[in-house]
Amino acid sequence: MIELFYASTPNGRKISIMLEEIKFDYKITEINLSKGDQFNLNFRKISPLSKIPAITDHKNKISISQSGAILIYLAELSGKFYDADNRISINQWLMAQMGDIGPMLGQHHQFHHFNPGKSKFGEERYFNIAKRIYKDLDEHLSKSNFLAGKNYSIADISTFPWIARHNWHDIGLKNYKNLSKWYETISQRPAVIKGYDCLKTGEKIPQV
Ligand SMILES: N[C@@H](CCC(=O)N[C@@H](CS)C(=O)NCC(=O)O)C(=O)O
Repeated sequence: MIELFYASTPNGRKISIMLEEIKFDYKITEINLSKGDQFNLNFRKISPLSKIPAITDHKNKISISQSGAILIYLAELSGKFYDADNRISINQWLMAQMGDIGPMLGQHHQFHHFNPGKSKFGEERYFNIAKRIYKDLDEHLSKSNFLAGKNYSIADISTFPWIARHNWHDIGLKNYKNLSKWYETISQRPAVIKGYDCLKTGEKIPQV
């Protein structure tokens, strides 16, 4: 049994989608970020930077934070979505998500979606960076079906929930043909649909 410490954000959804994809038994412990649950001392023992997602694998008696580390752990445990002969490429795209795509789109959310009008510089900077991410991903996906080649991997699982915020981005996902196709393909996977709404609130994956 895996316990997932979760909130319905792109980082949280990476792990609920992965757990659905690998069909592991899991339970969710919600962390209410606006109420500050992430700063509880017990949670900080699991997640030293006070961030979701985190997991406890009760069978193996191990706790892990940081979505990339969790995805790798679950991929190795299940033997899925982390092909041994393609790990260099999967790692590259997984790290691109962790270090660039997620943090930059996250800043774009802050300036453009949550706090418009507060900083012209911040809004412009992260809008431009977000557009560049769309363009670069679109270009890359013109050459392969998935981020790390022909197979769906943890690199796709980690990136998908960020692109699923495309309505907040105001960039026009439909204008990026290859990225849209990739997004639509992944959004139709039953495990992705289930993992996206793991709290069963009825929230649907935004369409292109
Ligand atoms: N690098 C972390 C980022 C996780 C992250 O930023 N989590 C956010 C929610 S999406 C969070 O817990 N924020 C609460 C806080 O910083 O107080 C990962 O990949 O897991």
